[in-house]
Amino acid sequence: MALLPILVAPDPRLKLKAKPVAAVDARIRRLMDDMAETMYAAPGIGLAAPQVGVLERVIVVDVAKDDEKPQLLRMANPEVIWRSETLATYNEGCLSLPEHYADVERPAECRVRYLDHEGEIRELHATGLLSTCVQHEIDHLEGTLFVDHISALKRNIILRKLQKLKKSKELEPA
Ligand code: GNR
Ligand code: NI
Repeated sequence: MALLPILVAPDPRLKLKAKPVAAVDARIRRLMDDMAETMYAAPGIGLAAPQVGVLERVIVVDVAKDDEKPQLLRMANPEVIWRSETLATYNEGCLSLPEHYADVERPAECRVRYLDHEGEIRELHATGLLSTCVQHEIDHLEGTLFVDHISALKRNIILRKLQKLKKSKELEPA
């Protein structure tokens, strides 16, 4: 197991479309496990492979609360096959947009088809925070961040702040 460095926006790699996984083999299982370890350490409730610089369609999600037993989902090639007409708003965060939050409206429920960590085809009916999180992660596979769902004004404020923070860190002595 290994902790992977998480890319912070603005980064061109976070804007690219990830490629489908051909098969859930030992390499993909290791990626899933390293991503899970990285997500728990962050801590976060989800992580998509592009956030760790891997442009493949792999996500991990665990929305269980700290006092509940872990409910890790490892997904390859996840696809939303149904979305509810009813929408829900969550104040979203993202490990690639650290310390910034914004209300994002998405379908309240969705159904997702994916390959699990053993390569089995599965479907998940997601509601509540799980639905929001899975949609947020699948967005990452398309190069979409939560700031792409809010006004250009709010998006640019967040991205400029993060850019400025990066520049100031580049100037820090090693
Ligand atoms: O840890 C995370 N919290 C979160 C909160 C509300 C909506 C989505 C998320 S996902 C985020 C981790 C992350 O950046 N995943 O890509
Ligand atoms: Ni994110």
